[in-house]
Amino acid sequence: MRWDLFCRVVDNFGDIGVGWRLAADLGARGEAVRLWVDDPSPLSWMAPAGAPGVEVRRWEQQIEWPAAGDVVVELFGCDPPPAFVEALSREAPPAWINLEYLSAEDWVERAHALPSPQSTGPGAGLVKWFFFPGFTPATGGLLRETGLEARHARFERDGWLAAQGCPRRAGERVVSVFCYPGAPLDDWRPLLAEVPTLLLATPGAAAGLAARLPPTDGLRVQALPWLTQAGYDELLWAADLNFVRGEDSFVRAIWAGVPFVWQIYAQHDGAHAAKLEAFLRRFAATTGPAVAGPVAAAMRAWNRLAPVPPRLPAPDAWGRACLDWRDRLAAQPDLVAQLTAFARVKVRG
Ligand code: TRH
Repeated sequence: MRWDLFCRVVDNFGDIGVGWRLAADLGARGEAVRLWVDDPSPLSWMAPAGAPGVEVRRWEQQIEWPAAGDVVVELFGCDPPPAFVEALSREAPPAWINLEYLSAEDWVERAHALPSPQSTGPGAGLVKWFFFPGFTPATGGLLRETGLEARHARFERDGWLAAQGCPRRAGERVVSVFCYPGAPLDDWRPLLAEVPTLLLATPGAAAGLAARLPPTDGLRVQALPWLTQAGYDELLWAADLNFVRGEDSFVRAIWAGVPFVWQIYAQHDGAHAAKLEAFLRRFAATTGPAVAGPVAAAMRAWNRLAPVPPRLPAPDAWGRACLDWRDRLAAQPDLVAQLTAFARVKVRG
């Protein structure tokens, strides 16, 4: 099918990060994709080589809109341009889908795949469908491209670290950090320095916080450049512990199967606290309280919703729980497989 994906960069890199991952995955499965984005600049480091089947177009520079493809996907309710929507056929419309943010909350199962008939506005007479990513079979699933497992299986950690200019010393633990500016990195310094640790800081907030850490025995800090999305996966695979944030790096940390601490995107009304708890409940349901309790304490603390814990969760049990959680999630149909099947039924509806 021919797909038009619309992505508006609100802030950070999650909008374009998810948009690009979706586009590239669709392209790899033989779909033809136009990714309309208002600010494609992060793609210069995220995906400099592009991807087969994907054409990136500047949304803002478009004056005349081409006819729509078979499927129109707006990411995170970003509302495609009125002129484009007005011109959509009413007789044989494309499948019009709003791909929403990822949440582990229970209501997602009820909202997934619901229709939203448009009675006013440029889309009057059309139906837009909600598509919710999620962690259970009753949701749209998680982005997970075919070939990820094989790529991971071929990965060689020490060679990769050396090639990045940050070889690991014998016995050293590797920790990657991608976070928002409010992360309590300095408060966590004693925990991180408990065993000899190489802390790899991604550009931006993490590098800024890491640069302000006082010299600490047992903690070696190194700043990284922006990596490609594929390179960022490799960083997650190379580490023993990953600090991730937002949506896409969080999902990639799950697929890495390595212990991770998630910093959720903070909302002014505090709604993020309930979303974090919803995720922690799902994790606890598969891992049991002995592991889930300390993991929850660590994640709440990293999000400044609880005090810094006296110690990190036991790494072996935490690692086994993450592998088990990953394997259970990977056994469910991935998001692109589900989205494609969904769109095929709705198109020309
Ligand atoms: O940048 P983010 O904080 O994005 C956020 C969230 O998605 C949030 O939910 C949303 O509301 C807000 O954006 C608008 O974190 P996220 O989602 O992990 O996106 C980061 C992307 O950057 C992801 O695709 C991974 C990629 N990345 C690289 O490609 N190379 C890198 O070196 C790093 C550090 C990240």
